[in-house]
Amino acid sequence: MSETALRICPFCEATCGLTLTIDDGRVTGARGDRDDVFSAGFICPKGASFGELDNDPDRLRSPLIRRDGVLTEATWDEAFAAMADGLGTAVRDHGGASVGVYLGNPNAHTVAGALYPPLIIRGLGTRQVFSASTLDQMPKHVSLGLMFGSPAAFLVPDLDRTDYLVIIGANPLVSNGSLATAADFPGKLRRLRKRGGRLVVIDPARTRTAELADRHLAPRPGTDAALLLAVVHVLFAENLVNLGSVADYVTGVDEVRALATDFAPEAVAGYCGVDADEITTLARELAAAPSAAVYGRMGTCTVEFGTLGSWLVDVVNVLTGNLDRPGGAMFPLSPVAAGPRGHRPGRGFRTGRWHSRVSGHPEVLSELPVAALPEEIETPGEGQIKAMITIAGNPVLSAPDGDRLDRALERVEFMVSVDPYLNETTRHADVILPPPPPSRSPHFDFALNGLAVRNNARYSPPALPLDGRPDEAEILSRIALVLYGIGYDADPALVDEQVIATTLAKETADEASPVAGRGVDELTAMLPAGPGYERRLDMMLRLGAYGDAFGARPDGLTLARLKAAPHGIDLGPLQPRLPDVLRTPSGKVELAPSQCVSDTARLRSKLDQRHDEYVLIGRRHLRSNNSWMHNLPALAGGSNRCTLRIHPADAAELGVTDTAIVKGPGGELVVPVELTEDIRRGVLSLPHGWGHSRAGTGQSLAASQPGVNANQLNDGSVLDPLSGTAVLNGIPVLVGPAVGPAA
Ligand SMILES: Nc1nc2c(c(=O)[nH]1)N[C@H]1C(S)=C(S)[C@@H](COP(=O)(O)OP(=O)(O)OC[C@H]3O[C@@H](n4cnc5c(=O)[nH]c(N)nc54)[C@H](O)[C@@H]3O)O[C@H]1N2
Ligand SMILES: Nc1nc2c(c(=O)[nH]1)N[C@H]1C(S)=C(S)[C@@H](COP(=O)(O)OP(=O)(O)OC[C@H]3O[C@@H](n4cnc5c(=O)[nH]c(N)nc54)[C@H](O)[C@@H]3O)O[C@H]1N2
Ligand code: SF4
Ligand SMILES: [Mo]
Repeated sequence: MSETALRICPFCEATCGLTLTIDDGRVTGARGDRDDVFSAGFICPKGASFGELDNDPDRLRSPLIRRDGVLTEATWDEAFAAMADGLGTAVRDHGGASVGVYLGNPNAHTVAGALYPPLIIRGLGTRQVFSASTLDQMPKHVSLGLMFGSPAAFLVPDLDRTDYLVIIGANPLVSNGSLATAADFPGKLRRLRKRGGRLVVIDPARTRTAELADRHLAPRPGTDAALLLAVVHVLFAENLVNLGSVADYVTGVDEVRALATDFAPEAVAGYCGVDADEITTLARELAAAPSAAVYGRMGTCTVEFGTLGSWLVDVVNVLTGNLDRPGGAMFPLSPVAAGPRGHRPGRGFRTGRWHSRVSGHPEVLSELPVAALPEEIETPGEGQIKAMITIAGNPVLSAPDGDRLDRALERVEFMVSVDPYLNETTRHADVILPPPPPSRSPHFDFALNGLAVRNNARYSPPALPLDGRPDEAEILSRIALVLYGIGYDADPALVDEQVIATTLAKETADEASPVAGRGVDELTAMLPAGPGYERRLDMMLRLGAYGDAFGARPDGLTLARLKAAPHGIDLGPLQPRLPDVLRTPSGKVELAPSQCVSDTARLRSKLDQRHDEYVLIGRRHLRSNNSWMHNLPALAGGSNRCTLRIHPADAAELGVTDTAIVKGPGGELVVPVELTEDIRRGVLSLPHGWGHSRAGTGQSLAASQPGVNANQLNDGSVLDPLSGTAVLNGIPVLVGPAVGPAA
């Protein structure tokens, strides 16, 4: 008997609503849910492969424990006991501060990943915290923090209403969008053009997104910050600056004007590899458009000037009057974010409250750069990492110089990984605790709702029962229980109840809260019976911007209301949110933060240097996701291949035909070549997440078509200094013909 169940897709940031087909307790199909209020039926090949991903025979079904050096299947009780023993010993012998934590990307796509890792980190009291953010969006957090006072005050392009969209270093036709949650991003771009809007794409590669554009600028990798400063230069030089309705809330305009003086289009053209005229035209069109939005992603973040580029994206949005207005760059309002509580200055955003032990990297958002993880494990001394917890991450492939991290992880005394796969990273674990597949997990987008291009709330309870295994919330709660000294076998609900008690105590004591002055017990009693994560979600929804404030706003949102609307609740188009959103010390948008101003000098010094080396950039494939989707027949093969893309003229000049050897600061690779005119000359591209050739992993199809690890070319020594983010795009490399067959 076939049944169906609704489930938000957790495989990328688009958060599409899916209708799963279920036969005999297994997912056998997935299609787009046409009634979903946010995605209206959109689906991509990954979502369509939900069943295959869910049923992958290589997914771990029971935990693994290392016995006599070999990872072997164990019962859950044995595995939790081994986790408690290993972590307990590490904390006793070296202190919680010696335990490193790595959080990977899927934590942004699971309920458990949103709710429990902070408690684990607090339980350890460790500063050895690393995540995929310093391989990704950390520069944006920093620029938002400095400009608006909150590192989570994300601005997204108002895709449904804008007249002019500039996409820099993003390829949403393939990635389906990032830091701008928009189901059917491709359709939204097509509709933009249909309604007479214009699309400009800035990318060294002629991507599928660039193919859709009215104009494509192909700069040299790493130079967007200079290009954007030249746009700023033109805006001032031609008197095109107009802050519009936010003028009263902006400081630092004159400093930005002064900074841009040296960055005339003619001054940056050589460095950027873009004609000065093209930059001038871009600035004029941005200023003239009825509404416009500049949107930057991976290509603006994971580069030498990642924070500067991320900052300048929004500087241009401000100077052209497009901040916080319909059709411009707007702040989403998530159903779990607080509603307006009055415009009050904040403490601002600081980094560098502590520094990494070995290289002295500043802390950013209480994290250290993942590029520094190996040295923190290798280097003896106070605070050396002796044990590791990894949750939903595969840094051996996703971070620079995986070989070094691989060797380092071999040395930790104890490692526990929460991950469904035995892969390049988790093979080092002493205990692997696999969460159930997505069909058996709940879904709510705690993080991504704050990035949605249209406000909405949707919840999927687990589509299938757990069948006796713990869910990921329970797994992570039991780790937390150990670290709080309570013991792994205590009731995991204790963890959630503690959070509820603390949160409600704080809220009821806060005069600006909608529940100010009420009783914690009264509010706690109003939460529904059920799993702890649902109680917490209900609490967050009720305290949130659209919430019922525990009865004070009777029409407001509760989890019960959300459950009664299985296709979701549309919360309308984005609304202006200034000045409430601002948490800077000045209470204004700080357009010229001192950190950004200082780093501009470093950028200026680059303008006159020679730049004639070959550089490597990355790319993504539609039927893939970072390192963990190479194991599914439906997604393997076709265009999803680990090849080195190179311009035919460059290949001819280098004598490269079918196989190349590429050497970078971190190592060398032999890789099959794909000739294409869709890439700028002097630039090569390799996808990341490949290199499944290590022994002792458990993804059989991936291992049969391993590809090479692009990050092995990178030694991780070059970081964006303001955010600690590894430079992953624009790595200098040497290329030549390979002798012998490709690996
Ligand atoms: N050269 C280069 N390197 C890059 C990038 C690049 O563009 N170029 N991109 C970077 C970016 S943007 C990112 S986000 C990082 C990603 O870096 P990571 O997050 O370290 O790597 P992923 O490959 O996403 O690994 C995700 C892991 O989560 C596991 N997983 C999947 N679902 C679940 C779940 O429900 N629960 C748990 N607990 N685990 C789960 C998978 O099995 C896998 O082991 O890679 C970065 N690395
Ligand atoms: N199908 C698929 N979807 C995914 C993922 C996946 O692996 N596969 N990964 C998910 C994750 S974790 C993330 S973070 C997002 C990323 O989402 P996007 O940022 O949209 O995806 P990328 O393909 O990394 O796009 C980066 C673009 O920047 C360009 N680029 C490189 N260097 C520069 C530069 O210096 N300047 C400019 N202007 N451009 C540059 C590259 O050519 C590339 O086209 O995608 C998510 N969605
Ligand atoms: S676009 Fe993303 S969220 Fe939508 S179906 Fe594909 S993988 Fe899932
Ligand atoms: Mo990412």
